[in-house]
Amino acid sequence: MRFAPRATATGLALVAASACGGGDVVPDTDAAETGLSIYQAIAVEPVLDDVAALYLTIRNGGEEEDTLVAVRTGSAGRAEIHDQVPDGEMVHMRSREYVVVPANGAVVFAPGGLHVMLMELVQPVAAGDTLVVDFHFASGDTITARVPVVTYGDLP
Ligand SMILES: [Cu+2]
Repeated sequence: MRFAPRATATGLALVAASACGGGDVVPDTDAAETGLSIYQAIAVEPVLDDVAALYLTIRNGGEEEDTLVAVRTGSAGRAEIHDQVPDGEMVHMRSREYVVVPANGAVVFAPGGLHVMLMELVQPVAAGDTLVVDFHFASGDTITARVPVVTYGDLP
């Protein structure tokens, strides 16, 4: 069973939903159940460095897996997918080329694990800001999310 036309329709629906959704921490969209959706996207105000971490949940309600292959935003020169792996007593960050989102499944980006690292910030990012971030998938889908910025202490 295939859901070929889902890509474009879902992307448009999400853009529309996020445009009027404000900067809430709650779901950015009530995504189509058969498509990709992004929930609880949130970015953390940088404390020291010129980088900001971004967390989110990607859901895939489709019958086929999809793969997050790139993240882009006008707010940062680069956006990398990072993972955290134990390295002795330290935790080591390593970049990932892609993240597979399983069919009828979800991938959670959360503190201590997967995250998106916004680097080379174009301008200072502070709590209360909203970033507009594009998530590109191997299927050709692009989801645009409005991502509220919070302080580290305000992380859920
Ligand atoms: Cu990182």
